[in-house]
Amino acid sequence: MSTNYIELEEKYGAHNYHSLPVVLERGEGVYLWDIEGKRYYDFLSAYSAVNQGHCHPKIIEALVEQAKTLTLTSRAFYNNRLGEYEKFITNYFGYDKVLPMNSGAEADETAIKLCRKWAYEKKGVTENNAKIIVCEGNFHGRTITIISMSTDPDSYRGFGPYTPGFITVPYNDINSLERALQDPDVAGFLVEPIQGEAGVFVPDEGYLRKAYDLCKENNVLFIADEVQTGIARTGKMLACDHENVRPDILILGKALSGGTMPISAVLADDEIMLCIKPGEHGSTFGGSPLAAKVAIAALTVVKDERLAENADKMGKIFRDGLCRITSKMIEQVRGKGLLNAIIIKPMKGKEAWDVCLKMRDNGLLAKPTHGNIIRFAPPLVINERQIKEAIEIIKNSLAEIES
Ligand code: IF1
Repeated sequence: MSTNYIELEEKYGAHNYHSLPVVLERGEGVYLWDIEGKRYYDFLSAYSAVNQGHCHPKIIEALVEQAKTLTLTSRAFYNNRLGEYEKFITNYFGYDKVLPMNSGAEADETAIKLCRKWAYEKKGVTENNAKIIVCEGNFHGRTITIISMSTDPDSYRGFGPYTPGFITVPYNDINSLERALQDPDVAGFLVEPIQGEAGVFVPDEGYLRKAYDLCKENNVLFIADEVQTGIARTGKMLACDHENVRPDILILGKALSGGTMPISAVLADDEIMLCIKPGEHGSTFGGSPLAAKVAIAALTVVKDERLAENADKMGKIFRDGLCRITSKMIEQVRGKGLLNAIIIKPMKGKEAWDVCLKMRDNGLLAKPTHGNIIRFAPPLVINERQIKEAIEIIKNSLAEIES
């Protein structure tokens, strides 16, 4: 049964993913079901896109209702939903303006364009000389410009030539950042408040705050990629909130739609956002009436159900539970809120991939990254009983592998 679906993808789809062998057909809350009716805890949440849980009834209702009425007009015309959404999301996050896009990568690209434009128009950097500082181990998406900032050969190798204009500094290293900021052509510092793809790398307390202050001292924009960390995932609405940092440019995606469609956004104040003029940027689908309605519903659920608070509480219980597991295969437990990871020490030829297969057999889905890291990021609607059951599954799976 499952093999048929897997073979179909193998035969007709590009081979750009190595998926865990499980074929899913239904989701609800923290659960997923495969085509044989077996139920799993979803500990990936579609890379944090389904923070509100699978098929949240309020988000689906907004989606279906608006889909029956009006889906897309393009931005060539006004529609009766976009303005309402723009007012809602700018109020929600406390910015003057929003620029709506679709994927996270597009929103990152938008932020880069916006930052460069600001550098030429406001900071006085000479045309084509603006530089943006990025971090080693970053992940911001898959476009040519974004992979040009990547330090991961899997991401960039074989896809050159690359976009110039980026300076790389080690993540979580404030002195290197300070040195790089001396260059007067630096326009922005683009950073993930917690590095997701790098393996849930949480920087030292105070790093973001100091980085922000240094940016201010040097008239450089602090740009936060909160595509993965934002929208309650780490126990606050934004991961930057942990250090009371308000980014000059805020990038959101993924959970902005609760996993129903690609919705992303770039937020900034007028001084920055109005540097982009009509005709200079856009997208066919960005800011559609459908996206507007869905994003309002998705963000409303996050507040109404106090998901940031729940992520904080459940995250603590979860990490505590993981730390109590006495497996020799667990080298480290790290994370914040419900964005967590364990580092696996391979044993008897068994690695993180084998642990994930075993957890799948036992009813929990997670995916390894960089060979030896397993990310654990369930939907934020998870409750204590479910967290404890998940810890049991992880514990038993490790024990079965070790024995
Ligand atoms: C894949 C990880 C998660 C992101 C940040 C922008 C984007 C992403 C901070 C681009 C996307 C994804 C894409 C996914 C794997 C993935 C990921 F493993 F790389 F780290 F989430 F855990 N900024 N992250 O994390 O957003 O264009 O995809 O909408 O398969 O490439 P996108």
